Amino acid sequence: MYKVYGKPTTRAFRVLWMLEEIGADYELIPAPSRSPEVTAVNPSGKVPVLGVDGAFISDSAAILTFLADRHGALTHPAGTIERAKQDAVTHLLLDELDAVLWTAARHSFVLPQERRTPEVKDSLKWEFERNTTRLAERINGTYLCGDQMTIADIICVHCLDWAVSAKFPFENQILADYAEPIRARAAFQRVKAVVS
Ligand SMILES: N[C@@H](CCC(=O)N[C@@H](CS)C(=O)NCC(=O)O)C(=O)O
Repeated sequence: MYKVYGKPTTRAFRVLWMLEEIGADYELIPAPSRSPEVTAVNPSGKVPVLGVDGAFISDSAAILTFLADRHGALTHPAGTIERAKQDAVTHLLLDELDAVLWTAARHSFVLPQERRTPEVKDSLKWEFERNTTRLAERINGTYLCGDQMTIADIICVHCLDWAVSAKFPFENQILADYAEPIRARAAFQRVKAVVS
């Protein structure tokens, strides 16, 4: 039984989606970031955190990689060229989509008011549009990394949805067509039902 710390509206969504994909049992502890429940298991107070066998793993990408390797699902095997490419795409998504969205969030509501620079958001929106256009150019199939869905697709589609809720410009037909069948997956829909 896994424990997932974090509200489903945060990056904990990715972990819940993964757990639904692999059909693992889990308990959701929807504690807010920096709450005592979270700082007890992750000193930074950030979510998600995965509780497993008495240990606690932080960072959504690390958690997805762990679950993928452990359950042999949604990943190419470690040590293969396909896996190296999958890891590279995963890091690219974290650099070019996640980090841009997170910087905007920090300057909107995360940082102390006096440390926010809301004007940076215009530049971040431009950057996001450029990065998604570039990402679309590398899509030539159903998934980002070969003919099977991987954790990179979970992170990508989560970021695309995050962009919509953050009111980032995202009008790219290739990415819309790519994301649609992935969003239709039963595992995604089950988590979505919890969020809405
Ligand atoms: N790279 C980390 C980022 C974790 C993170 O920043 N989580 C946010 C919620 S989505 C949070 O807990 N923020 C609280 C804070 O920054 O103090 C991941 O992917 O899990």
